[in-house]
Amino acid sequence: MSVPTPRPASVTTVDALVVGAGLAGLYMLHRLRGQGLDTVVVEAGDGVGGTWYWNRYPGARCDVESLEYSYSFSAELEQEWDWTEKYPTQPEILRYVEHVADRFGLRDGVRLSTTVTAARYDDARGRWHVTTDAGDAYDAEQLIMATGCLSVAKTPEVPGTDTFAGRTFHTGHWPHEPVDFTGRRVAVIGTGSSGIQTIPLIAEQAAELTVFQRTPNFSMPASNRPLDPAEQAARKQDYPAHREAARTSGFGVPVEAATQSALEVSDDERDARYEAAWGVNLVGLLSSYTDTIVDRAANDTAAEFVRRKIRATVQDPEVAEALSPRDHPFGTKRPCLDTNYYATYNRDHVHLVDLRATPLAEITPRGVRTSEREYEVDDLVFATGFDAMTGALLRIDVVGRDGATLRDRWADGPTTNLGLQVAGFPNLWMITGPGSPSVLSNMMVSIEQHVDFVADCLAFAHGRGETVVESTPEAETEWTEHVRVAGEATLYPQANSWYMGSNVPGKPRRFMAYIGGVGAYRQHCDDLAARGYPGFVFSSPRVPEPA
Ligand code: N01
Repeated sequence: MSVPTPRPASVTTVDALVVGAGLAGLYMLHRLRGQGLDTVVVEAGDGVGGTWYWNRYPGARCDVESLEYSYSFSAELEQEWDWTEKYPTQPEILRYVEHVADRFGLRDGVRLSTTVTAARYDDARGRWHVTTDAGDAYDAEQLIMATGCLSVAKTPEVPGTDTFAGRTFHTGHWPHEPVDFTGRRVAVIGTGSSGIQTIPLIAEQAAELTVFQRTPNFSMPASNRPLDPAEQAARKQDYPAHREAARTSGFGVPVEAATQSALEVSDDERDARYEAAWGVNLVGLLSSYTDTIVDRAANDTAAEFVRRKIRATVQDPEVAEALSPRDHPFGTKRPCLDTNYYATYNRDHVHLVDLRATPLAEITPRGVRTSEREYEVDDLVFATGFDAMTGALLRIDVVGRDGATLRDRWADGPTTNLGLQVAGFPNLWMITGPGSPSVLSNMMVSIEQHVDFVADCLAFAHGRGETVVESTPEAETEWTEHVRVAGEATLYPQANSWYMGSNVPGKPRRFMAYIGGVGAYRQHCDDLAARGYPGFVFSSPRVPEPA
């Protein structure tokens, strides 16, 4: 007996469907509406904000400065919004996103609590048929994935993760109500940016905190502080020039360009320079010398500088050594900014378990078992990261022309044209997709650039009376090769990082971001636009829509 295919309750016809109501999706909605396109955003959460909606763990804060990590598309918005701290907390950023949604009248374009499950391209009509878990469907000319680079949370691949009898949390899916750890025995698994931010705060409350670390990370002091009103006013006056400097920079944050190799200066001079960069921002230490990210010996000088700082802070030499990264070059896993992270290990009730020495074996009903022993805890916090960059895209069953699936196309790793499109998937766009500078940059700078590129490209197509935009296979191959060569010229591939897909068993190991810098990337995109978008083909559907 055949089972009838469920019919969607309703099909909504739109010009553009955007998936995700984070910073990228909301700006995309604003831009496309501005071009007169009927646009809807579908969002899995029950509120807007994306990353800043989900990651509510104690200590969650952006490690790009608030005056940098904000939209630049509206001078009025820039002037009217006041930030309170150098590095904004998650609640403050969420308030900002909500303000933007209200300020630009975006909320009525967002369908909340709706997860896209599948998208199938209809070649004859040049449109996407998109289905959701809410049982409804969309018929969209353009499908824009603003699904985020770090939005699919992952838990450790050990037995028993669902057997724990106490409370379980994941930093990437934190409850909306405050969680009280007072008097409790807490385990945190994972010491990436999320773990490093949350561990000091959980330690403030917990009776016992045990941190399970597989790989130590390089972390630098955030030196967070309230924002001085005069400093904020000065930046607001200088915003146009400052934003321009960010757009043409490497990481999307203006820093003085390095001119020397780390190996051509004396130890004292180098240390003085590192000391001056210490605690200033995320990218200063990495950008101090021209060769930090391409030459292992140069990189070792920065890595050893950080390790010295760890030894100077952590009183127990064995703990200090366990916290000192030696398996990967500095910066090749995303460096972290922290507040009191290393000093937290000087507290008597905070314990570090080195999973390299005693690997994680299983989660039990009572706690965490390593190869050595069981640790009984009341609460278990997974700070174990995400299926990054491709996870959210491949969760959706995306079927392009001739029945080709994105999952098959990317079986050996993602290939894209500019991180924006994949050949054979016309009218499908990614914001900060694999192959774009995305996670190697201030995301706000990359998001705005991508959204503007897509919106401008669609305006160009529509201006010619065409509705189908597709990358050529040649452009995709050429760009993917360029991304590979750029990555392999650096030390990044030496780390087992989520940049490389190494944190997800079975995921192809490939450096997924573009290291050429946001400035160079933008210039390239602008050149393409000025030349009529070579590498993209514009056409009309074979079967035009009835008038
Ligand atoms: O995740 P991560 P995150 N057994 O993947 C460990 C952004 N972010 O959520 O390194 C034991 O970095 C894993 O160990 P290892 C930022 O871009 C930004 O912390 O794989 N351990 C690692 O220690 C960041 O890079 C901010 O050996 C396991 C940790 O879990 C990205 O999000 C704040 C394990 C995961 O670290 C992700 O950060 C927070 C296992 N089976 C995050 N599996 C800002 O401030 C994983 N681990 C802007």
